[in-house]
Amino acid sequence: MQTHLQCGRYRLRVDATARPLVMGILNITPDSFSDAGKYHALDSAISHAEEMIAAGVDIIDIGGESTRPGSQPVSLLDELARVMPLVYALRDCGKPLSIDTYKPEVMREAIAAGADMINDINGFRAPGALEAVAELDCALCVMHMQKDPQSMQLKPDYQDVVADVSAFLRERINAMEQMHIARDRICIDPGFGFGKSLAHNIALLKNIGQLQSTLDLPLLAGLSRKTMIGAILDKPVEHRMAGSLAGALASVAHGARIVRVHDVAETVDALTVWHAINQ
Ligand code: 9MG
Repeated sequence: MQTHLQCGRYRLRVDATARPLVMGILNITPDSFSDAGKYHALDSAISHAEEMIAAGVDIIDIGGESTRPGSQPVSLLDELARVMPLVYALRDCGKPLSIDTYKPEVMREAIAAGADMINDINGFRAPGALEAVAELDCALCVMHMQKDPQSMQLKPDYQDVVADVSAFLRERINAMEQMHIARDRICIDPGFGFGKSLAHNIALLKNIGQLQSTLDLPLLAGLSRKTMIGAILDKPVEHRMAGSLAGALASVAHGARIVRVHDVAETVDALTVWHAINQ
C-alpha cells in the first residue's frame, strides 16, 4: 500500500510505522441573519481550529452542511457562504484543509482558494464531481453511504455489508482511475453510521484490515460521537468522548490510517501512546 497521501500542498505519511493521522472536525454553525452573528460563528470556528492545531491535529475537515441522520441539505450559496470565509482565514495555518462537501461547485471554489482535500460522503457520485476534482491538486476521501442523510437510517439493508461496501468502493476507485486520478491522492472510508445498523458498523470495523488490503488504499474511520457509540454505551452525544476514543483506538488497531474526530487533543494523546507501544 502507498506510504503517503498526496494532500494538496502536503504529503502525509500513512504507512503503518507512522502515528495514525487525526482529522479534526470543524463545523461552521448555520449563519445568523445578522452580520454580528455571522462574525461570531466565523470567529468561534477559527478559535476552534486554532485549538485543534495546538493539540496536534493533522488535517482540518471543514463542513458547512450537517450530514447527521435526518438532516436537510443546504443550498449551494449557503454552503459557500459558510465554508469559503473559513478557507480564506485558515489556508495559511500550516495544516491541510479538507472540505466536507458533495457539491462540485464547492469542491472547485474551495480548492482554488487553497484547500487541500475533498471529503465526499457521497463518494463523488454527483454529476460533475469526479470531473471537478480530476485536475485539481487535492486528496480525495471516497466514502460509502447507503441512500442519503434524510433516509439512510430507516432500514439499512445489505447482502453482506463488508462485500457490498468493498464492491462500492472498488467501483468508485475504478471510476477515479478512469479519470487518471493518481492513487496516492485517494483514501477510502466505509462510512460508519451512513446507512448502517450497529451490527453493520461492527462488522465493518472488524474488517477494516480486509477492506484496506483488498482495495490497497489507506482507510479513514469516522466513529466520533456517533449513534453506534451512543447505542453501545446508552449515553447521549455529550457523554460519548471516552467511547469515541475507544472507537478510534479499535479502528487503528484494525488498520485505519486516519481517524476523523471531534476531540482532537484527547485522540492525539491516545494515538501517541498507542503508537509508542506498538513501535
Ligand atoms: C462528514 N462526515 C461525517 N461522518 C463522516 C465519516 O464517518 N467519514 C467521513 N469521511 N466524513 C464524515
